[in-house]
Amino acid sequence: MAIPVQTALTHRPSWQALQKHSSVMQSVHLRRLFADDTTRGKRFTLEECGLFWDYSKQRITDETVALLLSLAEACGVSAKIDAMFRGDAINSTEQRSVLHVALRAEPGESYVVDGVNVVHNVHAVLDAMTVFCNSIRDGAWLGFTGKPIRSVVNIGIGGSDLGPVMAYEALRHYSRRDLVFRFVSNVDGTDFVEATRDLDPAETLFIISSKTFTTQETMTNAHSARSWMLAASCDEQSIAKHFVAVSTNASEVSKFGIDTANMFGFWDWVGGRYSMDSAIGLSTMLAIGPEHFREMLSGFHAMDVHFRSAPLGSNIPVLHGLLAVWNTNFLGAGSIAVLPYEQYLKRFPAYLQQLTMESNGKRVSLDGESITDYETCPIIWGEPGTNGQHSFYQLIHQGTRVVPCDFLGFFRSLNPLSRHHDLLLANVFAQAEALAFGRTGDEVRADGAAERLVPHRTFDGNRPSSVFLADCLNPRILGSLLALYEHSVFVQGVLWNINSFDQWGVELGKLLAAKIVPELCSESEPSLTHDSSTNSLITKYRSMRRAT
Ligand code: G6Q
Repeated sequence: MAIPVQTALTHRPSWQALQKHSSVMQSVHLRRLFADDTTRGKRFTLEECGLFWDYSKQRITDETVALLLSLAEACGVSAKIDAMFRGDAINSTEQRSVLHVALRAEPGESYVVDGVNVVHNVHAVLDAMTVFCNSIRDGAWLGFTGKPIRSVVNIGIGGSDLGPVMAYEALRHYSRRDLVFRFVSNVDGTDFVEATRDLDPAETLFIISSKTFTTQETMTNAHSARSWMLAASCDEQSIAKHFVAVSTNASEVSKFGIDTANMFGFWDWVGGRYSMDSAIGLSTMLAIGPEHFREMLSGFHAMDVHFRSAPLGSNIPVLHGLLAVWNTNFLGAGSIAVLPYEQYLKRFPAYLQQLTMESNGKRVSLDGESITDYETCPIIWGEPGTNGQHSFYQLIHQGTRVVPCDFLGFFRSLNPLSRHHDLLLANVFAQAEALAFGRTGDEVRADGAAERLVPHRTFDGNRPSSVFLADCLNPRILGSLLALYEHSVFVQGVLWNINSFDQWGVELGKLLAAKIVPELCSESEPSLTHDSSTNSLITKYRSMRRAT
């Protein structure tokens, strides 16, 4: 079916106006934009929910922002935001509401799914998590030998791992240091073995985190955990004391042998990658305690309120999403680097990779049409500063590709140590400055460089970046930051006219792996019907397997 011209993204007048405008902007340097407007560094900033955002070093003018906002209006961003908060089934391929915002709603609020105000259920689960976490943290919950729990192992993958591990690392400063936390996700047995090798089963709690409770990797690790526990306790009754589940699937949980009284539920209107503030965050709550967990939720909630109510032109997630579209579709950026200058955020880029790329890595529109005339999701990557400066920043400064950067920094260190923090922040500001303004050949010559080295030592600059700053990394700020990115991803998906909430692209590999498993393990070595490459890889593995 042909896409009606008046609704296709690239046929929209505002898209075409942006295209024209971008051809002018290609030759406009940030040096000139800053020279022409001395207030630019103050004007292109916003502050909300404790986050200060400087986007003045993006390659934009007032006209760019106005055109992006008119594109957002033409694409119905405001209406789509309303639809999400109203609980419409905007995850159209799975016919589901998308209501992670209800996970951080205050008790008096109402989000309705199938006629039920789900906020009551959200708070009932939060209360149950609180009671459970307190009993572990107080030492009241005892293992099979009567000892309290000292180690917690979260077993999950994808959305049931990346959010919890990122949040645990991010909020480690607030965590109970006498409890050990480990995260097992990979089906590679090494992950489980290394995570548990120094743990005492009698003091270990496993949280099996799986929305479906059928995920191959998680269930394989969960069964290994079960065997590991039984090898030590020799008692089936120990499972109830050492295993809890976070899931939407009570029947699979009880088939596994976990008492559903020790199951913390969530709902199909919570996508995996949007679930770290649901019961999937049980490990986070155990680590930082219920009060800090609720502070994190209040940070999410504050950003939700801002996103829902602020005009598009002063709405941080909206503008952040629009800039991603500008950089991707009009300035040709294929990737975006996220660079936290905060060691505790070391897993933040990995978390954002899933949030962004599993949401918007799509090539089919909401109407099922192939998207052929514009790019969708850029590749997200990054490392905490300043390590990247001594590795891949070379490409960001002098490579042939444009890599827009999001720098994240904090005014206060949680671990003040002599001059460390001043040095860290000096690097954030220096990197953003260097990317924007570069260093001209004349400046290099003026420094006395040999003429043959001038081209090598010249920095073109004009490389876009934004800087986020906040007081210090605390649960509330983390919540606001995460909600900002969640909503930015949503806005990008709205513009690209894709469903940001399904993930069919992960299915084919799973299906093929399920077919290949018996081909590898079965004694009868069934005949192979794959392509010649896959057949010979399997054959090679079989012969190695036989030999060992
Ligand atoms: C996230 C995805 C995916 C999911 C994992 C784990 O949005 O749906 O990453 O979280 O596949 O699924 P389970 O929680 O069902 O084990």
